[in-house]
Amino acid sequence: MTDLSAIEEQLNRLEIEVPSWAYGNSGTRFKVFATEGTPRTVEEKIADAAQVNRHTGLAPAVALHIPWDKHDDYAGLRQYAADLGVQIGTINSNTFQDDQYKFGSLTHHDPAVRRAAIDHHLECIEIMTATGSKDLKIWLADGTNYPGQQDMRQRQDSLTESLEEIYAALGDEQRMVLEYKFFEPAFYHTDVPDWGTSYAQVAALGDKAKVCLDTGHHAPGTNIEFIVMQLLRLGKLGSFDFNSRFYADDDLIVGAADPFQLFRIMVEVVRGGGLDEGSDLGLMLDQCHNIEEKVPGQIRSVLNVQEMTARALLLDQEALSAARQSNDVLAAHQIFMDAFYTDVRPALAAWRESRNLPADPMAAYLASGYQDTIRAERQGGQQASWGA
Ligand code: LRH
Ligand code: MN
Ligand code: MN
Repeated sequence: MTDLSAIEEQLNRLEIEVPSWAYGNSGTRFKVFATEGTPRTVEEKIADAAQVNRHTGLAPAVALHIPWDKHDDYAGLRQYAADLGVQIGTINSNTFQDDQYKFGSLTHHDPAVRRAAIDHHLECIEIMTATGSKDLKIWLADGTNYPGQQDMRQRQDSLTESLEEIYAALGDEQRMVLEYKFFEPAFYHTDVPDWGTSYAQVAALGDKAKVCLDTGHHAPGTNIEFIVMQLLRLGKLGSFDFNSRFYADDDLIVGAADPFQLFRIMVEVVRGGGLDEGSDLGLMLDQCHNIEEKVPGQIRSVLNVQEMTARALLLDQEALSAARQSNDVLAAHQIFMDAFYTDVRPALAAWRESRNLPADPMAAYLASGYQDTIRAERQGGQQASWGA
């Protein structure tokens, strides 16, 4: 069995935030399938998220999405979560489902539309204060479909102004992360399409503004670990939205489509100090489970991240450094691949047992009866809120 003692400190620090929307019904523009046992309230989403943490010890925070998770008592929600052993994580804003934002939100040429979008973000910051959440995540659907449709330069300038106002409202312990996506729903141009644009915008704001990297938001073939390296090097990687993709923004289980890519990303996270003590790098899932059971889907996901993190931490840095110094290309590559191919699953099962967690979280969850209970108790669960 692989010896994890040398990497235990960092491994113990690993925390993966889960999204509330992973527990709701979701789908594609073709069909949203209803899954039995789907949460009907924010509380039930948090309760499901708490199950992931209970069986894995890896997921102590759950991200909310406003307005999908709007509530009339956020302090009460915070307490409700705490009683289940989790906390409220990132607050995700949403300016992509209202008619008023059809042509843009924070970038819109009309100051009245921008005002509404800014106010929505100020409300999100108030929710953060009430829930104890640290991060505001902004992903914008803003963009255009046709060349000439709008003034891209104006929109970039308006975005800067809008973000400045939102940034000014952040408390000392609060941060903003700006997520980029190369296309969709806009197909010609997107206002925050890439890490460079996100970086330029957040760099102008200050230390509390950083980039959010969603692994599904890149063109095929993009070297995502290079971006991870660069943003960590610049002190500007705020958080990840982890998921897997084959074609576009598929939001599939992280590490399912390309575990090697996840490994390569985690190698750069480790290299950049992302798992060091005091690091504020957020590791979050941004996934939907359209056809599979949701809680087990989330359990599988956090375990995938843990497995690839352990492999990345096991990389023999000393041997790798020596191989690199002597330009021994094949030796360096082999050392890298040796870490990737290390089966850490038995050692992680033992790690879990040593922490009073089930050796096999998936089996333990299925045996717990929770899935049967929610299936019987919950009728008419909520849609995660996009898709159909
Ligand atoms: C849209 C998106 C984005 C956000 C999430 C809430 O692409 O998937 O990644 O983080 O919706
Ligand atoms: Mn995302
Ligand atoms: Mn996405």
